[in-house]
Amino acid sequence: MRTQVAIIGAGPSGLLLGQLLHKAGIDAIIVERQSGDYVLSRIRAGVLEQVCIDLLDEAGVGERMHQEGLLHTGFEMLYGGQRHRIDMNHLTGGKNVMVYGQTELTRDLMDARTKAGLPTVYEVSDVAVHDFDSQKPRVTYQKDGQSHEIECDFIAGCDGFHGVCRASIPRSSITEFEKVYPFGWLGLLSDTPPVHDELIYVNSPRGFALCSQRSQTRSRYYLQVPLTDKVDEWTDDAFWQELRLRLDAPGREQLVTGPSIEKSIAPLRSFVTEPMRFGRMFLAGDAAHIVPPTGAKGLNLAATDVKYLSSALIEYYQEKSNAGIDSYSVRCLKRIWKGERFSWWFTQLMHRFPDQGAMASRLQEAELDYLLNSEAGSRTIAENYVGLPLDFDLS
Ligand code: RFL
Ligand code: PHB
Repeated sequence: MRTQVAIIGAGPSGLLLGQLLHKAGIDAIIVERQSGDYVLSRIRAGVLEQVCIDLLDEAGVGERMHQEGLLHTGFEMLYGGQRHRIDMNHLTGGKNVMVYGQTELTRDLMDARTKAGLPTVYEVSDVAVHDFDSQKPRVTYQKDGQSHEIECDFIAGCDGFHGVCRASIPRSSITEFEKVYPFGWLGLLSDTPPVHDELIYVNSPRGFALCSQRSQTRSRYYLQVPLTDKVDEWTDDAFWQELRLRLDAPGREQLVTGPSIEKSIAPLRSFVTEPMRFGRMFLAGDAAHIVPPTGAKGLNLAATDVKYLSSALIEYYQEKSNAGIDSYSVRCLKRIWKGERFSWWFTQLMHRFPDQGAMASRLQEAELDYLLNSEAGSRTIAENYVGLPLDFDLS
């Protein structure tokens, strides 16, 4: 088989890249380790920045998101028993975010791909990337007991944190930066109306909690838990009980509980790979970087990598220019480090660390008091949460 761009991974990064390339008349094949249903069953992100919304529109897959997504102009922060609203719209001169589940966005991209008759090979094994330091890269894999090979011009490594692309790069050519946090997030999805019409980020003496949502009838909640906790040890009742203890009185009153549809624990990590281009192979999304989910940045950073990568490849094919390809890594990393900084900082601000101590607790209290009572402080949260503009570093 031959294609122009071989994409490894059919998560949001790989699917969005495939769609943007297709719009520009560039061929791509996607190979994915899991089944399509499995990819759709992973409950992850829920908040899209304006830049991400614009990209989905550009890819021609924004219709259902605009119909069913919930536009949020603000969110609440609950701390010291008091709620503070971050009025994102007012503080950023009119910017908002869209609450639309990653599963829905993935489904829209998959449907568009099927409708256009574009090739995605699911349930492959032994994926390997070859010769990406030459002019003729190749991808090999197994499917139904048979070996296959794709010859291509470029490889896009959109295969997430545990993928094969980053792992295939010689250690001497790559630098990795990592911070692992001493807690995880226990997430619960339920068909119950959300406790509030906006998200609530909670810093309570019992730890962080987040009240999020997928629609007016589906809620997503998270609790900070020790890394040693196992999801099977958390009954639904225990989850709701703990959430109540972290909420304020109105939250406790308005909370509607019900059986979970999904429950899982995710570790929290900050991680960056430098660079993100290795000859004719590019890394994009979680394959290159991970943020703790507190700032809701992971999927949004993945989408902007894909924006830069698709523009670079389109420039290469349409204008025979290497300029975009050559600047891909530097451009992405400038934005990624700002997303990493915000996610790390917001995580530090909102969680209780096991070894926090009295001094760190008082400093955290003082910082929250300052930020939430100062317009400049609240604006810095809002400006980062809605997402920095794509040309932020150029201005
Ligand atoms: P994905 O989604 O991990 O997809 C990678 C795909 O590659 C496949 N794969 C392979 N395929 C072929 N061969 C191999 N050897 C392969 N190895 C792996 C995998 O099966 C998979 O299908 O990465 P991608 O596309 O870069 O997308 C990244 C996002 O999924 C991720 O950043 C977000 O979900 C992060 N995130 C959030 N991001 C936001 O922007 N806003 C949020 O509100 C938000 N909330 C979250 C989150 C992530 C969470 N978890 C569970 C980590 C909340 C949580 C709890
Ligand atoms: C979610 O709805 O899954 C979600 C929302 C906001 C976050 C993280 C996760 O910061």
